[in-house]
Amino acid sequence: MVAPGRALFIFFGLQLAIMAVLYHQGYHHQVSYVLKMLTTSVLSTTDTILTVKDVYSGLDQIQPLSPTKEDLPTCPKTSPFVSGPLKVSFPLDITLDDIVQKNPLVQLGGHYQPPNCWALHHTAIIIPYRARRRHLHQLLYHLHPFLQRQQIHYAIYVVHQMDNYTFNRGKLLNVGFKEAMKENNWQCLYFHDVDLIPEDDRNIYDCSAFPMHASVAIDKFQYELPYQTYFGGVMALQPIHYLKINGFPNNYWGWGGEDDDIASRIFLNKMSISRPPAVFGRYHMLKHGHDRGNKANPNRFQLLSRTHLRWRYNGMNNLLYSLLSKEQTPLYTNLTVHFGIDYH
Ligand code: UD2
Ligand code: MN
Repeated sequence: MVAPGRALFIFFGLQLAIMAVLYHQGYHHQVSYVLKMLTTSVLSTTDTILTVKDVYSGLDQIQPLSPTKEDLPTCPKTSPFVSGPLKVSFPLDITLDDIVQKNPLVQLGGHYQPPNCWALHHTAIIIPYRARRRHLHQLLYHLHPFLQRQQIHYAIYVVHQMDNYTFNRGKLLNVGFKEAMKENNWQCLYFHDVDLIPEDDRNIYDCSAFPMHASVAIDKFQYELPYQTYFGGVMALQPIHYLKINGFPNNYWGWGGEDDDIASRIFLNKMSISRPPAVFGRYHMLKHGHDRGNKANPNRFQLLSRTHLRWRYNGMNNLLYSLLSKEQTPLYTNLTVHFGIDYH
């Protein structure tokens, strides 16, 4: 009996010998084809065993290079800090001060530019928010270094609905779009639930030619898309596309429907949805129950049946709100809004 390890060794040795003979006899193409197959399968195996990194690992290497901004090179197409899967874990009781300490290059209002190259991507992150403090802290702890790994120029806007009315995610995101665009000519807007933590830094936060649905594989849904036209969680649009579809509807009060409505708007405007590969678009959803003031909206199906008739008149072009304050905090720009009445 030959030991299994030894048998395998003899087997591969024989294969190599056969290939060498074939190569010698002029079967160059066939031999290189087999070798190519072998190397790609080895590479894809190493891909699946990429080490899971801490989201802050290696970031201390980002240091300002040159005193004059004009001399900076353009950032490379692929950032050297992007590595693959990331650990999702948080220190107990994170405070905003801890996050500030860990992100010394983030500027007031949650703005960031890579200090040593000109960014290729300019992205605003818009977060609809009310009474999810712990989630917000955890997202900020993770998202700042996640975006710095990608060498993106970005800013984070939290749109806080401060009234006792029913929550309105779509309208908050419209406000975020409007206020962010007043501040900068962003090329790309990410609409980001506060409770979704990206698990892989190859999920680059830039925009593509068509609207992008980024959260394609969420642990809550066993890392699978719940249905084909699903557009909830984290998605991105270029400003021109957001305005073309007239943004989100303003009249979905409470949980549900507004994500399907915006997906319909995209299809009605003859665009399709692009998605990152499922291994990149992985997210962990932080645990939560049902929030007060965000009950499932019983009218959502009726509203959805009329999207094709209403989208032109309901969205960015009839948006009304009062901005109570705009505050530049060290890690994000806080937009506090009041919607007043529930029907609009
Ligand atoms: C799903 C979608 C979400 C949205 C929602 C229906 C996914 C992963 N997400 O989320 O994009 O379409 O259904 O409206 O499928 N929020 C607050 N405070 C509140 C209530 C909500 O901050 O009191 C914000 C927060 O950013 C939260 C988001 O709204 O992540 C969505 O609400 P959710 O997390 O309660 O709903 P969920 O997980 O079913
Ligand atoms: Mn959620």
